Amino acid sequence: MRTNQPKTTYLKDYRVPDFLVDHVDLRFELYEDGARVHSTLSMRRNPESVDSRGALELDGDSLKLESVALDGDALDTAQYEDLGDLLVIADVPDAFELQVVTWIEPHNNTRLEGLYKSSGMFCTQCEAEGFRCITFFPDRPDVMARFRTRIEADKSSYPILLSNGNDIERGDLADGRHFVTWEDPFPKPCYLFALVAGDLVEKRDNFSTISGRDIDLRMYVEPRNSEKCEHAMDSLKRSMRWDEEVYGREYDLDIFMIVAVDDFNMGAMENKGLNIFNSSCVLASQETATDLAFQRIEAIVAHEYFHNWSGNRVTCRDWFQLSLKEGFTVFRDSQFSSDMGSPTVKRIEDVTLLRTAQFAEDGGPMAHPVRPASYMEISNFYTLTIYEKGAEVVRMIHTLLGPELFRKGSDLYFERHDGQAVTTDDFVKAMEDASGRDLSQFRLWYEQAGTPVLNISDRYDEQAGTYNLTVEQAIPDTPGQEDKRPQHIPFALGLLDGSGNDMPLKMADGDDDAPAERVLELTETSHTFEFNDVSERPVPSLLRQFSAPVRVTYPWTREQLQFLMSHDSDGFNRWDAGQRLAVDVISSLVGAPDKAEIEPRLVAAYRHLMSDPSLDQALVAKMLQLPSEAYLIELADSPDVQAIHRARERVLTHLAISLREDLLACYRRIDCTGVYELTPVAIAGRSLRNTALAWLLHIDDEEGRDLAVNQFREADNMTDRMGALRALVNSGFAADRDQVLEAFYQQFSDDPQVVEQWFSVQSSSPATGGLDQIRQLMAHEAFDWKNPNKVRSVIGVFAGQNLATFHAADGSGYRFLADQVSRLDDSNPQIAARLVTPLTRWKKFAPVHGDQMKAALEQIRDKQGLSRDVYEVVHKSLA
Ligand code: 0A1
Ligand code: ZN
Repeated sequence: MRTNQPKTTYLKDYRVPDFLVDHVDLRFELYEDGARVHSTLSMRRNPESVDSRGALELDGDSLKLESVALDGDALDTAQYEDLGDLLVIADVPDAFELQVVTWIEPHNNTRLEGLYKSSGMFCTQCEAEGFRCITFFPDRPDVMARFRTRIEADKSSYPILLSNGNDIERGDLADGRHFVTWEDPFPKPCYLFALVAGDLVEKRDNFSTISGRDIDLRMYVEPRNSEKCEHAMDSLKRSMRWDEEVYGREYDLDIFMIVAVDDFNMGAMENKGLNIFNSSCVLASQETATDLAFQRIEAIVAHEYFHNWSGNRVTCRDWFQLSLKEGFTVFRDSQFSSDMGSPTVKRIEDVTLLRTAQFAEDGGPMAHPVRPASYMEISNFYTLTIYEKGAEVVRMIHTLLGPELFRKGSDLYFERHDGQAVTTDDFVKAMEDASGRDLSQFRLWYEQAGTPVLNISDRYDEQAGTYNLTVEQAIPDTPGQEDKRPQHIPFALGLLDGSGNDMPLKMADGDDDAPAERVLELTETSHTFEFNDVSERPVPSLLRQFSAPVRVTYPWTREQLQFLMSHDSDGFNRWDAGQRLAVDVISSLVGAPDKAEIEPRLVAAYRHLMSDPSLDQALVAKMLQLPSEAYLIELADSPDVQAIHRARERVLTHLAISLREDLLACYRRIDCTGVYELTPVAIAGRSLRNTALAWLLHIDDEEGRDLAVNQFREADNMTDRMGALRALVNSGFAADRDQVLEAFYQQFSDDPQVVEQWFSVQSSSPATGGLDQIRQLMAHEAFDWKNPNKVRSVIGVFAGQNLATFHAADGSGYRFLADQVSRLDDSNPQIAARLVTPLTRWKKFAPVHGDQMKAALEQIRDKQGLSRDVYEVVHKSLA
């Protein structure tokens, strides 16, 4: 697996598979010191293959080959070639049965790809190329087969044996062992294969589908987690109903299973009928999970469930098409979350992630199109671009077509391609065919990387009563892509009059009944739109709902932003105006003298938000969050991280001092004594109170401290307990901080998901996340290099959120990260490659930082035996 020059795979080289697999019969013998996998493949040559006589080649990785037989005859070593990553059999007939026996070592599998052990249970992760770590197989998504799986294991240690589909047979074997056989009637690519064996408790529920079929719902968790399943189960049922109602998609098998495992590289996996989850993305109780965690779990459960159609029934032809399933499914899960809670808040959260992290990716060395043209290691392409930008692309199709035609398009897509492995182009074609719209230029969104910039200017002619808006689009160069063509961009806008009302948008198309909002379509480098009968100079509300993943520049005055903050009929743009105002204020203070005045409009605007309970509290809670340091850094050229940190802290201090009374009043006004509920209003209430607390403690307010200590002690839920803990950790009250951190750990030390939060709160804070303290956390009894969640919550959070410390002028943060990446690369290359991300942005920073970041990347590059995963990220970043 380890190589110094990994090869690059190109989309242009795609060829249909030479061989197809009709049926896979697997038998797993699971033991403590390894597993024997017997595989029987019913194969035939693909009539569409360009090579009709070629050798059979099967992928493999870290396998010990025990035997090979063709149509029942054992092959000797002269008849096949075991190259480690390939098993080659030169001479095979047109149709045949191949039997392969391999030996693998799940207990030594620290990469967590293929079959491995986590907390004593066996589990699998096969996407993207993990199945080849189990047995030799054509490991590519366009080879779809029917699977039958028999699992044999010790009955007392592994009473639960699971795989995809329906259990068709079970029984006892000699030596205290037993077996269960599973059959999945739906053909699937091997990346959707799953197996679980362990001592787990089963939680059951059921769901009656729209056509009246009864589905068994089962969750499997370790006994200590049996009280943390209810929220995921409820989320699952809501998802199943929603997919029927909104997309007309009914579940197809008789059983749907969810399993929670502690050691997992990603969030969760949509294996057919047997979704496997990272424990932190599925287990929740009021005592142990924050509101944010509850919402995240609902979204991820929905995401994995929705994949049953967008991903499993219709899958990807090759891994370049990954966004076919991921972009579409993220779009579907965000529609779902929007319907379950506050649509505006959900949109704000999605856009915040996109603008902070995806825009950064799109502007960095790993920038790639939604449909990449090449990769070295596919695991590196499970990116924000594939997922989040991919979802935005689907969202734009939805905006352009409208909900009815979009639904017609998705119906056609599912009907036309059910059981197939297809491309993003097939998706767009279905949307075109169903709607009659031409999306040829729109396809550039899949091909061109980089975030388009819209430069907007306007002109009001009082005499003529016309308002002209000029929009120019430019798409920056990205690695390997220059001189891009203009893209097709849906651009939603409104115009506000002096009282803050939407003006009718009358254009030359002679609309008598002029709408208050329009979606303009940009297709050229420059467009000028003229609005008529405009009685006064309007304030434009641009890119409403963030109708496209682009950057907008327009010379708003602070006065206009404050006006939009309180009047825009579009909630998203109200929030966005607040963000822009705060960004403008903070940016103007970066590097400014300490006595520089802080914009009084900001204080006035925040006071208004805090003191008017008639406003939408969910939106207010979001509006009171200052733009993050990461976002401010993303927006700046050659950012000075320390100066940005200081400017932001200064604004926070100023706001907290000026608004002290309002904060206390806001804290007291919100009643959180009732039953814990997960409604948007209740969530907003807790969020507002915790923001008030955080601000008060930011200025070391004594009264705030008492409130926080009291809240910490009395809290009946994790949101409030964590809110108080975080506020105290970030305050100057060192003794209280140490006390609550200790008390928190004592109370929850046996709950890994809570301990992860405890790690994160410390590693994200400059007060408790100095490098020495981070090293102490890594030496803590609860830290575990083999558990990705622990690594992320300490090292990942430090480098991604504790930015002033990570970017220390002496480069110590960078060297620290390089050391940890190098160490982790030996055991878990996927996670190691993800940890490198903060260093990849070195070119964005001034040389005092950039050079040291580059040196840290070089340090990683020079490590012996670098994995393909880390190799790709490091070499592309240094190119
Ligand atoms: N397909 C899963 C997430 C996932 C992504 C990458 C993996 O390995 C490289 C594994 C799982 C999802 O979208 O939920
Ligand atoms: Zn997904």
